[in-house]
Amino acid sequence: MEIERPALDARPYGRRTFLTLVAGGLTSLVWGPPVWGVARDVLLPVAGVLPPPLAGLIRSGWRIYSVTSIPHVDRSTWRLKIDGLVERPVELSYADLRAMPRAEQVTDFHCVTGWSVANVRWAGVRFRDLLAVARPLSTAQAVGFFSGDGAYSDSLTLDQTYLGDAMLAYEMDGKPLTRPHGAPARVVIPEMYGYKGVKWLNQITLLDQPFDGYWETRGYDRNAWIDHRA
Ligand SMILES: Nc1nc2c(c(=O)[nH]1)N[C@H]1C(S)=C(S)[C@@H](COP(=O)(O)O)O[C@H]1N2
Ligand SMILES: [Mo]
Repeated sequence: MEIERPALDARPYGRRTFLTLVAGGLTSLVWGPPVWGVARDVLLPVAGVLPPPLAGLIRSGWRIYSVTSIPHVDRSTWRLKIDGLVERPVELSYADLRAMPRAEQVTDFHCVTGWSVANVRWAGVRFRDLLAVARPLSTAQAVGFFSGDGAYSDSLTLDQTYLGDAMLAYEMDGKPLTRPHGAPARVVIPEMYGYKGVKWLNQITLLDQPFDGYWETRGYDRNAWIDHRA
């Protein structure tokens, strides 16, 4: 794992603490029984030995989840590919993304393993604006999201993607997305559980139907509605 680049991603806690945090999360995922809720609260026992800033972070609700080591993505070389069933496949830079119409919202975040964070302030781009750049074909009915971590992916129907409060987020709580939370950009869809929110996104592929993502091939529902919508 590389050391943080403070200019892009200042974190109030050290690398060693962070490694402990990540190792704890990974261990639970690798060694846990096939009841995937096992990751719940795995970080809490660590809280007592953490320096105060990180302990505060945990109490605030966020857990950092990653099925891989936390990738380091350089904003200046990052590209977001949009391809598949589109008229015009594109590759967007971070500057391209920031130049698109900006959307903001305050929404709650829920992980299916039982933790939530209320009133998260997100900023980013609505998928309708984002995907329009590539001109989806009429045969496109779904969207695949792929992480630069090389392991994680998930999908939504196009209708779900176009929900009014779904977005590709590049800011959280007024600051550029931090590396643990998926910098430079992550999927946010508040009406569904957090596992739909692919972090370190680097590819969006328009498809004729959705597919099972990382956790869905391991037992989670493809439709991750929090309020049991159809
Ligand atoms: N690339 C990637 N994205 C991911 C995950 C992951 O392991 N890898 N975990 C998902 C799950 S299960 C949740 S609850 C949220 C957690 O977001 P956070 O780590 O910012 O708290 O990220 C989601 N996106
Ligand atoms: Mo989750």
